[in-house]
Amino acid sequence: MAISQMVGASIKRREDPRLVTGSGRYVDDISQTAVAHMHVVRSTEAHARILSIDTTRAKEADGVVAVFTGKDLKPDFGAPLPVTVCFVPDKKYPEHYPIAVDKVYYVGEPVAIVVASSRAAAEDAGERIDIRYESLPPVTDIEKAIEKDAPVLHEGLGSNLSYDTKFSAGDMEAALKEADVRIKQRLIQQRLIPIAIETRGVLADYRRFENKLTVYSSTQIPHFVKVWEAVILGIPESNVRVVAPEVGGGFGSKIRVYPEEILTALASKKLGRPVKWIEDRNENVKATHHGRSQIWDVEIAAKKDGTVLGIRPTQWLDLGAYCSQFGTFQVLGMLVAQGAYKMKAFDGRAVGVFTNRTPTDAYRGAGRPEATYLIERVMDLVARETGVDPVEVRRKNFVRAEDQPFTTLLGLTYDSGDYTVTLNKALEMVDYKGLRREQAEKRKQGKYLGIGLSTYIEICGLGPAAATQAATGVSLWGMSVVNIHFTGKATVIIGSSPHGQGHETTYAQVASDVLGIPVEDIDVVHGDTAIGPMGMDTYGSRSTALDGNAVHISAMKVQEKAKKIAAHLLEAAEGDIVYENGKAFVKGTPSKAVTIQEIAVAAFQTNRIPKGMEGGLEATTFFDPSNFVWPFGAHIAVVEVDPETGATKILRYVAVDDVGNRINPMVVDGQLHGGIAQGIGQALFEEAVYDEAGQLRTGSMVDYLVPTAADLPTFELAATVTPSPVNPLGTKGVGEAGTIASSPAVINAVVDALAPFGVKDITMPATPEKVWQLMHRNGGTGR
Ligand code: MCN
Repeated sequence: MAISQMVGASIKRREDPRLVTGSGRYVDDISQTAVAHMHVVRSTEAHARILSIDTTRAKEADGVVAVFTGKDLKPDFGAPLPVTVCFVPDKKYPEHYPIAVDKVYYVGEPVAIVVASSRAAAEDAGERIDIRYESLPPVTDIEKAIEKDAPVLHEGLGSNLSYDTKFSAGDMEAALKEADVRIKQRLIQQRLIPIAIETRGVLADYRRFENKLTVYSSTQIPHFVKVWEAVILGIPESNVRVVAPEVGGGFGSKIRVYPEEILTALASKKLGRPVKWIEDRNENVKATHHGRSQIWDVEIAAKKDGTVLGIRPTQWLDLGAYCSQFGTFQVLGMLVAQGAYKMKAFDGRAVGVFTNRTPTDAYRGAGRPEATYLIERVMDLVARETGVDPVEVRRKNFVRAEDQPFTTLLGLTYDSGDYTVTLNKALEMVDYKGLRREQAEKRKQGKYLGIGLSTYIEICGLGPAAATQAATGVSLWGMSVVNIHFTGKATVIIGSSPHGQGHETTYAQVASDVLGIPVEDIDVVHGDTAIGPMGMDTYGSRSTALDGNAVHISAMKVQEKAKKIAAHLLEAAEGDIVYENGKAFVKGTPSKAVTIQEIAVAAFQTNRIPKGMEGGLEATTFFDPSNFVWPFGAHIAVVEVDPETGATKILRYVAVDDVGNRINPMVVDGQLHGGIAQGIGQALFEEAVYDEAGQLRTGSMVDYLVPTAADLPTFELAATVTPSPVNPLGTKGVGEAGTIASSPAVINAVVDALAPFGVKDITMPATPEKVWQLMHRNGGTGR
């Protein structure tokens, strides 16, 4: 591959040959001598006191090495599982240990572990454990959970309320007074199950005499896991190594330090042999955290010309049984719910509530899909109430290019963007005016076309260290090491931990551009805490804005040193050296040159470099930008609903996204494809349903409907490019953009299709049954 201009080139992902041929090495592919297998016995009750656990028969079973209960293990935990506070300083939460001791709080909570010579033996023995529970009334509804006489999950907290925090600015009462139009609407964010293709898995290997622990885990956050293995198990951090090998997707669901990561390590420590645990799908849907599960109530003040004066959203969050590590990150939605629009008042409130269900935590977008759904539904509700076209309502309220950098009512500053340009481009691609004419025609024929917009903005690239520390307690930055070898090949170590995003390709492109080393000669390594300094891992579409830029900066530092060495070798002044395409030469005399390979050799022959200079050609960067990055775009869904069956067909899906400069446009499009599909899944298909006893009723892939390619249209993608001013590559994130944008676009389209039936809202997922009911109520008039 030619070297020049790798950034911006749609080269194929180097990860894919191994992934599509089944050659990737996941946790379950890693074997070790004398490995024992762990099975986790999980609570079958949603809320109960543990009266007794009899492990006698399990211990006698064939192949069993050991059986442990919560009582056995509790003394070994030096600390509970970590919780970040994230935006809600008044948050109350219980201590959460990796295994239940006296009480269980959700179906799927670990109650005992069996370690045996095989996975089958461990599972069989697990069935021989006799657990007696005293059932307690379960709480499975957000609103009921905070009623006065609701059963309290965590008695020490006094109620099921974790936090009730206000996020307000401007005078909402004045906005309501000034308004011609006041609207109240409840919007539901149903509970979702992340469903990564690879379930979780852990292999822990504790070496007694060295007091060293190695953990292979299917995680997004090996660096965080390392810290918490050390803290919880009392092993020096320097003696803990965590490796995230190939990770088959996460979508936020592998962002926690999970009970099983601690339990395998502790079992290995106690037994002196490696212990492996691989989650099956049945466990995965209960034991890996869920997403969303929120109710949003909003009050809107608007003028009759479509100007939005203010909104008053209340976000009711179902935390599930515990405060999960990054669970309250979803409150970020409240901070960005102003969207791409100007308004005078914002009066928000976030209320976190415990229920007897699987804990919720970050799921692709974490807070931002909720915020975007809210504000994009608000725009359509205002359009509907005022009769102003949804496009015009958006135009009227947009933050303008000349307002950038724009500071929101709650004090966040957007970095750049012209939202009208992306909207115009999308409208042109979809032929909006033509579609509206077609819609009117079709309605006359009893056919129901709907057009839905979503002009989203997103906060990502977490983040500036100070801002993230203030908001979440965790200081976030990007990390890279660029190391040139003796032969002129390069190793790039990154602090991010990809699990499908293609960092090995895109970061090689970044380093290649700066150093002029072919991408094939650049190895990008990640996900092993033993190979480099601490990293801040992957979530919040942060990696490119942080670690990708850190790669650029490290490569620039290496280039600077290479120029110094070249000047010495060429006996020229340093200021006269030009570095291009892997060669350093004297300005105006390109023949007087040395290649990066020659410079690398000299760098390790320290007698050949300038006096006082250290050998080697390596640089490390901890990159702390001045702001987050703010991608944006306009998505338009065109749907048709079938009056016979209620089925929604997406006829077209047009998306114009602006993610700043793109390192690899094909990778960006791939991220958008996956993201849009996931958001459509929320809009039309997916919902985790619990019954009143707290049992998950959608516990298999038969009941929990994830969209397939056959359910999706061809995505028509285009881009505008507004470089971010806060990082040298000018990049913004893209990993969640599609998911954030697509659910409201599709629901706005479905509601638009159903407008002749008087429908103003439909809850997600907009299943055929719901659509049919709305069309056929009151004898088919819908009204
Ligand atoms: N990229 C680019 N140019 C840009 C922005 C990004 O070329 N301007 C490329 C990047 O270099 C990277 C990819 O696009 O290869 C995504 O980058 P980024 O937006 O920085 O997101 P992260 O790498 O931090 O990934 C996290 C993000 C999140 S939060 C979720 S959830 C998610 C996602 O990525 N989960 C995924 N994408 C996923 N993709 C897969 N296959 N599997 C998941 O679990």
